[in-house]
Amino acid sequence: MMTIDEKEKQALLAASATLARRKFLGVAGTVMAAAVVAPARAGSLADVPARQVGPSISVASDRSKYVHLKRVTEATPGKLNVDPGLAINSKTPLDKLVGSITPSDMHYERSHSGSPDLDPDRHQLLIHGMTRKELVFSMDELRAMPCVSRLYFMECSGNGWENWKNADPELTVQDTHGLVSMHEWTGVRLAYLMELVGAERNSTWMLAEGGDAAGVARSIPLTAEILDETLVAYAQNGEPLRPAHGFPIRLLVPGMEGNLSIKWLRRLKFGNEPFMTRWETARYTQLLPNGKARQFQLYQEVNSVITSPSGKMRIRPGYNRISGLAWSGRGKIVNVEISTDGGVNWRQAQINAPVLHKAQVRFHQDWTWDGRPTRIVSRSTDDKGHVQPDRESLIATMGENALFHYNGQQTWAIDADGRVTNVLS
Ligand SMILES: Nc1nc2c(c(=O)[nH]1)N[C@H]1C(S)=C(S)[C@@H](COP(=O)(O)O)O[C@H]1N2
Ligand SMILES: [Mo]
Repeated sequence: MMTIDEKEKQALLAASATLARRKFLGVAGTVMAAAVVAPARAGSLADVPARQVGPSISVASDRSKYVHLKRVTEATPGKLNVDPGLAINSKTPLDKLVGSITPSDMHYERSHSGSPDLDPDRHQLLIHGMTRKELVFSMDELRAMPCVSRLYFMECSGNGWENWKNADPELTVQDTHGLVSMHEWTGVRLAYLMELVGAERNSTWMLAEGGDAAGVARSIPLTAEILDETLVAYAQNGEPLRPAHGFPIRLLVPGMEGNLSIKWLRRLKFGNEPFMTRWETARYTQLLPNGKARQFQLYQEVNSVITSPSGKMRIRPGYNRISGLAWSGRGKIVNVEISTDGGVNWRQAQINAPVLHKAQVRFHQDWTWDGRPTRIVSRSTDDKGHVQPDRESLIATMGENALFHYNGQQTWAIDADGRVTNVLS
């Protein structure tokens, strides 16, 4: 049997990646690239598995038994893999996912007091306050309204909090960054509902309240951007929302801290000042270096992370493919750069299409590792000109009292054995 050995295969992969990069950069380098391609000896049909009989048609497709995807539970920052009864959230397995859409069952979960069992035939949404009419809508009525579908990322403001003070070398990228996900959301535009009830022009804030035991409720400023983009969503990735994520309806405020996207939505109330719920006074405020707390820090800032290679993985010298995710609550990702020497030199990464407003994007770069210990890091830039800060700059402005909105560049260290670990910078 003729097979190509590991070294030849590596050379082949590296050469094809070079070709792909040239194409991406628009440089005609075919002749040079061809010279790097090692003469490949072909494998044969005997190398691929024989055909086999399998189970018959099913009514739903399960994951392969060879694929293991699960969220990781967390009790407090750094206290991971706890009993689900003690967890405050569970995180998306970013290290095992590809592309940019998160499977619905792997969407991270943050629920303050479990998920209520709401019957869609009985659920109602009340809209009141500074409106001409006070109306209650059933799910059937909401589903009968004009709807839109949009791709948006969603992120908990706690994402990244593991690394505010120190970097635990035992953490994976699921542990450090797993509170972000991306989906296609379908629902009714908030602006449409506001027209229906005749929300008053001088109404500048809206209270959104959930039907869970904790009654999570947030005041949302009615900026032009929020009015334009906010949805009352009933579907995620083509199916009804799952209970953990707000079935039968949730609010979706794109680009803002996940906490605003109230699940199990039961009430929207219009007013002309913030409602000062405990979720925006005692909770979800940001402690600044001077000891004062900042309220309503709503945007999820420009961010990125290398998901492969990442914490606890192991790489071999030679050809490697770096891959990761980038997103910004301010708009669209326009650039991602990767450094493979700890932030000294940077090279532009390839970004997979489509690149959408407030959506996660997948980036890639080929890399030939020389086997010497190094550090890899990514940084992203959005269309408003925001550049993801390095950790030092972030700490210099935010201090170490803070807990939320950590968007510092994530560095992974690689030792001489190819082991990848979480480090501060
Ligand atoms: N009613 C209600 N809405 C809620 C929450 C909650 O606990 N109850 N958690 C919030 C937080 S902190 C986040 S980050 C997102 C998480 O949504 P997900 O669990 O679908 O990922 O929902 C928000 N909406
Ligand atoms: Mo959150």
